[in-house]
Amino acid sequence: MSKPDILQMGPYPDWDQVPLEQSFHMHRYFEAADEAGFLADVGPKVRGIATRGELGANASIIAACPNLEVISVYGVGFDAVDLAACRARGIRVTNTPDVLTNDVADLGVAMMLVQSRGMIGAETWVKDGSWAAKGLYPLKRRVWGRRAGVLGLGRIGFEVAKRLAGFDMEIAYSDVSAKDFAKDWEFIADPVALAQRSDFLFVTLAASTATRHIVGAKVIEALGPEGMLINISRASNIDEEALLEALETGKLGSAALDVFEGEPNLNPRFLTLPNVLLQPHHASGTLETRQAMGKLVRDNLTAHFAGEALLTPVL
Ligand code: 8YV
Repeated sequence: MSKPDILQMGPYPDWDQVPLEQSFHMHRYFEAADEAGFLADVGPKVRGIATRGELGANASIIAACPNLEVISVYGVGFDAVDLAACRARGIRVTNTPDVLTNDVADLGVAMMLVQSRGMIGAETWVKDGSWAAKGLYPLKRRVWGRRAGVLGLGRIGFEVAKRLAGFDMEIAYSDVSAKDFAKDWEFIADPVALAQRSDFLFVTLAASTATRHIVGAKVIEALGPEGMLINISRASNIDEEALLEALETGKLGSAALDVFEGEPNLNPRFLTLPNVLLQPHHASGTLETRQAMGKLVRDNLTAHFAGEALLTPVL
């Protein structure tokens, strides 16, 4: 039997690419010099799309593949896949939940610690001789015992909150409703009110059109000049213009960000700010997790073409 044709939206490490090529006929869209010509050529034979969380598959890609049956996302977020187009054509969609939850939570908490304790500047202080020349490093802010807000208590938000509890922080969260499993933590439905009582605000919401810019000027200003915003979800959850303005004027104390509009080409205004920690969208970026994500991408595709139940279906 011939291998199913798969449109590949972005690169994978060799340990994923090699087994993918063994089972499927992979068409590397991201390497095409002429994307439109490439799609016109391979689109009609494509039965599956293998993509990444931040790349997804938009309506025109989906439309260019009239025989598309399944989209397998290497990531938990599927906001970049046009789900309406998939629904309309009965196209199945899968993602890679659970396997990345702990690493994403770890990075979020690490970002809070690094930024609050000024560890990047502290290392520079050692390396550039400031320690010997100027003496003690300027004092930074404590983390333990302070107030943390978690916006979105899904799988990742829950793991963040669990870790924060280990720092004896006062934890509150926002979600569509209070969660039975979060009895020790305060439920505050309104994100502005959550930000108002928080020193650190973690954004851990699954992004959708409904959550676009949920963190806007009001939430940011409620967090305030002493507050820190930590985003390990998607850039679209935050009004980036309002965030930049607040960081530049001191209306917001600081931010620790793993995701950006237009990434990897982020707004250059971020690069000169002294009060941000910038990370290259790598919250799930450990060897162990990426291997598990790659396996799930393949296992979902394999299950689909074998006529078996999908492991982690979105649609
Ligand atoms: C990316 C992510 O998919 O899980 C998600 O939603 O955004 C990430 O894990 C990862 O960077 C691989 O592209």
